[in-house]
Amino acid sequence: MNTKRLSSKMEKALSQQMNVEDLQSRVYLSYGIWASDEGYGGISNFLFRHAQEERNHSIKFMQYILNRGGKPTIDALPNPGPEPKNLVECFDLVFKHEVDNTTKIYTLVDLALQEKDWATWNFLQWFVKEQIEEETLAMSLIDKLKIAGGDRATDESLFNLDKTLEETPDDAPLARDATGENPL
Ligand code: OFO
Repeated sequence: MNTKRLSSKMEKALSQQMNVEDLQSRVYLSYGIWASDEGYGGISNFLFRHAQEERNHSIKFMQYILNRGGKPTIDALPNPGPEPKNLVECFDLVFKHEVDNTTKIYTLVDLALQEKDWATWNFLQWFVKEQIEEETLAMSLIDKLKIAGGDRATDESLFNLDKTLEETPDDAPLARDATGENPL
């Protein structure tokens, strides 16, 4: 008996996204290695933690496909791409990767809607929310670096930024949790 509860098209699309999340993880690992090599221990720690989050996302896709009776495929991953030239470029690239990934998640949501696959649509809403958090987090990196002086930041402000990012929580606060007493 065929127990698969995903269309073949959806199974393939989710499997591709599992690999995309894995690639995201490797991109952040490569940026973390670059940052560590440049002497930014706190920033590399932040990026390594983020790499782990992306790997967790990949596992969520893997497990969902399996739960729905499908079979994910591990693809060969492309090179994570060139390393950043400086911190401004690094944070701009982090933001770009997140926005690109949001577009991919939205494409999957669109497919779930077209297929009336409400279970997958529901599963994907976790990722829609997660991408809001991750884009907010990436924007905050750009803002923090801007306040520190951007590409004219002094060694002292970069030292402080590096320390701050070591302690920055992995999740950004969401507007839906804001109140008058606690505007976040
Ligand atoms: Fe997987 O969330 Fe970022 O990309």
